[in-house]
This record gives sequence, structure tokens and C-alpha cells, in this order.
Amino acid sequence: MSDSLVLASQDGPVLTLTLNRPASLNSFTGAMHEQLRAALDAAAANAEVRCLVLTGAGRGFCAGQDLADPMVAPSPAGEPPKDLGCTIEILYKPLVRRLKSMPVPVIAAVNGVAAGAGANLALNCDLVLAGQSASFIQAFAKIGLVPDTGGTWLLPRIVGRARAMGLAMLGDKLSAAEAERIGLIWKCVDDAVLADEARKLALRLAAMPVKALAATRGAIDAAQQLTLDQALDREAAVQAELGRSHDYLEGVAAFSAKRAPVFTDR
Ligand code: T3D
Repeated sequence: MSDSLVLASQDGPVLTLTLNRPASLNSFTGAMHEQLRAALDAAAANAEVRCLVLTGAGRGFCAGQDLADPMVAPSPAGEPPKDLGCTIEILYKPLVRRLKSMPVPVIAAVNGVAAGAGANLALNCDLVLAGQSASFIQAFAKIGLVPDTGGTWLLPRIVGRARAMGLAMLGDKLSAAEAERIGLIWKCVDDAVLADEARKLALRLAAMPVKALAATRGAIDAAQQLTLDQALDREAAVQAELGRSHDYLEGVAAFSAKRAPVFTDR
């Protein structure tokens, strides 16, 4: 058993990162944040990686912030309170920004409970696959906090305000099947096939023009803030750039020659 808090395993063009604090349902400590950040930076810099899968060791995906971590655990009476804003600034905000700027598609393979920042970690990924026994909990309200790790931005955009408010205020456990039904995640699959389905999906994405896929993420997210005219302008600018890329030439050449394309841009 490795001591690493984030395990990395490469399978051809697919890198799987596994959060590895199973005894605490892979909840985040400062050290796990640091290791995840380093692994994501390394993946972003590695041209061999064309798709990333994030998952958890043991029976959970990630239970959010480790509430026992001295960095956030409430101070004893008489001592100044912890500054949670600081944890968000130095750990969670950079994590979301890192995920959103990955040059390759990112899949969350949610193998068990995803709570608090762990739920929103998954929802920040490009495609979320979850095992039948997985669940999603916006646990923040139960401990007197607001959804973070992008939750306030993501939830209403993914499932609409009414469901966002219900999930965030009640903090109930949402099953993977229900999460798929309401459009919170891409797909719920049998637990037994989750890893295999994630691998197949990752290999499929890795063979696609990943630079265009990363640009698609950026364009769809950015469009949430834009008017239709602004989104049309942005699409034109991104398309102009992609139109000069190898992958576009290759895609069209392969189509014309009725052969499979070989995409290499990143
Ligand atoms: O900087 C800041 O603090 C602000 C940032 C906040 C971001 C956040 O993520 S806030 C939300 C933090 N997360 C939670 O509030 C979730 C807390 N966990 C739970 O509610 C439950 O554990 C679950 C619903 C996720 C799972 O329940 P269950 O019954 O399947 O498992 P369990 O028995 O509760 O947990 C198993 C073990 O994991 C247990 O340890 P033990 O007793 O066996 O030694 C439990 O204490 C530990 N664990 C679970 N979640 C956390 C945790 N330990 C530390 N921190 C956790 N978040």
C-alpha cells in the first residue's frame, strides 16, 4: 500500500489519479491538496497524457475538506477562529482553476460518496461517471457553510436554481441514478463496470482532438456569462485558432480520404 495521498497510473494516453486517504473517505488535507496539485501540473505538462481520470481509493470518492485537519478544525475557546477564506484562497480556488485549465479532458469516476468540496470537485470535471452506489451531497449547510469549490456557480447552471437551492440548503444525499436523471452528471453505471467504463471513455476521448475538447470546455463555460452575440464572437475567435491547427487539417484530410484520423495537438 502506497503512502502517497494521490496515486498516479498511466495507461497509454490516459492518466488516472486516485485520491488515497480511504480511511477518511479521501477527504482533503493540505498535504493531499499539495500532491493533487503537483500531479495535475505534471499531467498538464506531459504531452503523453491526453485524458485524465480522477477517482477515489476505497469506498468513497471524496468527503470534501477533512474536518479534523488542524488547518480548519475549530480553534479551542479563547483562541482566534480559523480563517477558512484563506484555505479556499490557497487550496480550493487554485484546484478549480487548475482543473478548468487542463489541456486535456478530465473525467470524474465517482466510486462512492462525494460530499462537500468532494462533490464539487467531481462536478468541475468535464464528464462525470458514477457507480450505482455513489452519491452526491452538498454537505456544507450541515456544518454552517455555503457551497464552495465552485458549487454556487456550478449547481444552478447544471440543474437550475430550484434544484440547486434544494440540494444546497437541504444537503440531502443524492443517489447516482437520481444525479443522472436530473442532469447533474453524465452517466450512472453499475459499480462493477465503473473503472472499465471510465477507461473506455477516457481512451475514446484521448483519441479525439483534445485541444478542441479543452477549448469546448472553455467556450461552454465562458458562454454562461455572455450574451448570444458575445458567444458568437467568442466561437469565431476560438474557431479561427483551431482552424489553423494540425488537428483540423488532419480531421478534414481523414474525412476526405475515408480513413481514421490521427489527432496529435494538445
Ligand atoms: O476550509 C474549509 O474548511 C472550507 C472548505 C470546506 C469544503 C468542504 O468540503 S466542507 C464539507 C466537509 N465535508 C463534510 O461535511 C462531510 C462529512 N462527512 C459525512 O457527512 C459523512 O462521512 C459522509 C456522508 C460523507 C459518509 O458517511 P458514512 O456513514 O458513509 O461514513 P462515515 O462513517 O461518516 O465516515 C467514514 C470515516 O471517514 C469516519 O472516520 P472513522 O470514524 O471511521 O475514523 C469519518 O469520520 C471519516 N470522514 C468522513 N468525512 C470526513 C471524515 N473525516 C474528516 N473529514 C471529513 N470530511
